[in-house]
Amino acid sequence: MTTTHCRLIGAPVDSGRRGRGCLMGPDAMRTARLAEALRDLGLSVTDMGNISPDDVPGGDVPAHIHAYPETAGWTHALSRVARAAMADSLPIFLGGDHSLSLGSVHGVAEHAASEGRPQFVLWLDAHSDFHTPDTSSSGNMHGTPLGYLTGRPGFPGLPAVTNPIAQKNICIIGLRSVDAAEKEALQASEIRRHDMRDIDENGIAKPLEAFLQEVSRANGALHVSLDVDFLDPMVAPAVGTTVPGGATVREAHLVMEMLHDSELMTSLDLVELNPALDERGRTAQLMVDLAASALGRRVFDRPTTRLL
Ligand code: HAR
Ligand code: MN
Ligand code: MN
Ligand code: MN
Repeated sequence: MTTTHCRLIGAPVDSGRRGRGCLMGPDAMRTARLAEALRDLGLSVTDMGNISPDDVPGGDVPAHIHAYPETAGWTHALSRVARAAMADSLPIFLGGDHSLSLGSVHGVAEHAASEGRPQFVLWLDAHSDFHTPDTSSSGNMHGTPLGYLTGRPGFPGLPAVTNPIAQKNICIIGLRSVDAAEKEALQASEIRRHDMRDIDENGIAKPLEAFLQEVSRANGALHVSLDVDFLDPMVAPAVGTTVPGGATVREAHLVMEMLHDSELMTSLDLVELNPALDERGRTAQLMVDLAASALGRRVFDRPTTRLL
């Protein structure tokens, strides 16, 4: 088997919401020894450092949208870097707020299309992030990536979405805060969605396994976007948008372990970490440990848990 080559791509995006601090996320994950943890698993790791946004004009969006030109600049830069990194690696995007995924997923989807493979997205989040600038009441672009990536209109000045992610190829797990306008649009969509009640009643493994089987059957590429607020704020306090009742440490690790067993994950975002809100670095450490699980860290090898 060939060694996986991981590229760590720091993207200190802080324009997708009004609060500040996510720009410190990449360095907090470096400080928590992300590269070393992955090398300990036998992976080859290149830390690309931090990238910068392009200088672009943005576009004509409603006046309450915060810092749109800057987010547009990040989206152009991230899409280009993501597409290039897919040629020879499994990129791990270190955020930065969740508007980072406007660009990371845009770029990986272009790469998948160039290979004739369908792109799938696993969105681990308390929120559905399915707004457009026109439906967002907060004006915060971190609430919009799934709207953009599925080809909803209203994102002028961002790269054209020539390869929209098919709704049925998206699975959101962890939902517990969805705005009315998003709820209506989600219910009219084919996006797979599992709220926390669903996880309480059925566990987290079954819906994930069903989704992974779809990815496998389609020979799809799988992007995983892990928002800190997927986790319960008791275990992951370093996020601006805490919502009680999130995933436990073990539920999150199980998702990551199953992803590794599936061998399907082709790219990963670690987003919304705000080190200014952390407690002695423990959220940064948890994000690093979850990434390590997704890339093969185990207590014991357990071949019978292979699901696919
Ligand atoms: N739906 C709310 C809004 O649009 C909250 C969005 C929060 N998004 C993130 N990422 N923190 O999930 O403002
Ligand atoms: Mn490829
Ligand atoms: Mn999010
Ligand atoms: Mn969220």
